[in-house]
Amino acid sequence: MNRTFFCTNFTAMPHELYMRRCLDLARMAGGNAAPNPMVGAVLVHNDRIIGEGFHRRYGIAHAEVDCIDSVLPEDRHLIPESTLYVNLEPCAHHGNTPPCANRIIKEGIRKVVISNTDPFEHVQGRGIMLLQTEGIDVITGICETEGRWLNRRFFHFHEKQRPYIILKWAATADGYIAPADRTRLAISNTTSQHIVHKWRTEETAIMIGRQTALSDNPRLTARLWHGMQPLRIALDQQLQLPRSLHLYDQEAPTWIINEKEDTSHGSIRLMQLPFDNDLLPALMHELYVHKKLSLLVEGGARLLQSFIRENLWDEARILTAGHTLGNGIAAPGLSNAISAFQTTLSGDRLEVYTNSTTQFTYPAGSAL
Ligand code: AOF
Ligand code: ZN
Repeated sequence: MNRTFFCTNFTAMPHELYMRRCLDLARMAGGNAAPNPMVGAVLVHNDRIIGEGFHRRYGIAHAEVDCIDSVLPEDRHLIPESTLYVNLEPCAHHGNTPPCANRIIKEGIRKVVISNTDPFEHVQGRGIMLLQTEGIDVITGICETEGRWLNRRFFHFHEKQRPYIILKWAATADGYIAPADRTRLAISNTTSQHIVHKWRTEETAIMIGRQTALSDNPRLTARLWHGMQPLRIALDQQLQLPRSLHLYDQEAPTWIINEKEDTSHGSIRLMQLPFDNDLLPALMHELYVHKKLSLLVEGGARLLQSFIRENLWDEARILTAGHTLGNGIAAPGLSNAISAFQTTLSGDRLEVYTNSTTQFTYPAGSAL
């Protein structure tokens, strides 16, 4: 049976309530699950949660196994009479771990409630079929929109065969992202800077253009937040950026996209690609091949505008400070943008947009 509910409040149906808990658990993995999805699971017996778990990190136990293993010895006999909630279809393949569907069957669980089906080519409905073949009651589509939003990077990657692209910039109140002479200037406040570092830990790659690398000399590391360090990517057509820049400091895996050389030095990869009209799609393909689920584009204005011109973006996060500059480098202009969410961060305004031509709807009240 396929039913769709919308998760709007906490007085909702129990299915929605427990699925919301799965989504909250799943989110705790942050960027650690990639390239896997964020998945949480809850085992419920007579309206009492007897087990909870999530896919904590790529390569280790999936959510269902983490959840079942958390059940206390005195509750283990209740497992077959319990309902398993999980926000992604249980897997049916042997990957880093054995299939979760087999474990569910072995435990004698009779009812499984799912949010989203798994688009990964080795699963794609096989997990659900396996469970149903064993006579297990499977309900899908609970909190479907919320589940797709949480795992938008994963779904996008498998459905569109390219990373989920997030554009980010910080502008002054009068719309400038840098002074005219391009000198480095912190536009957003320290709260925003912490949030930006948190965002870095949540994406698998982060990118800047040549001019930004040169004038800002950014580290592009996640120093102000605990978590994963994304791959750093910079464009440098003629490979002329000075090797003294932080980008070359070997502190994080780094790709320098250029036309001259294809070599590796420690964690630095000089990647040769033709600098023609297909440069960005070609780079997106490389990211897909290297299983990079998502890309955060941090500037500058020209690079951001190129992504916008090619409609190669899925989400935009714009920070606007209270102060003005009078003149400078103008902030990019978005097209196809739908306003999703806005808030303030100690005085800076954060606006989040989604792309009207992509399939990811921001469910009101959801976290980013
Ligand atoms: C689940 N529960 O918690 C997750 C699932 O490389 P592996 O073996 O970890 O498998 C990764 C694939 O398994 C991933 O692409 C996705 O299809 C599924 N993830 N499945 O049943 C989980 N994280
Ligand atoms: Zn699994």
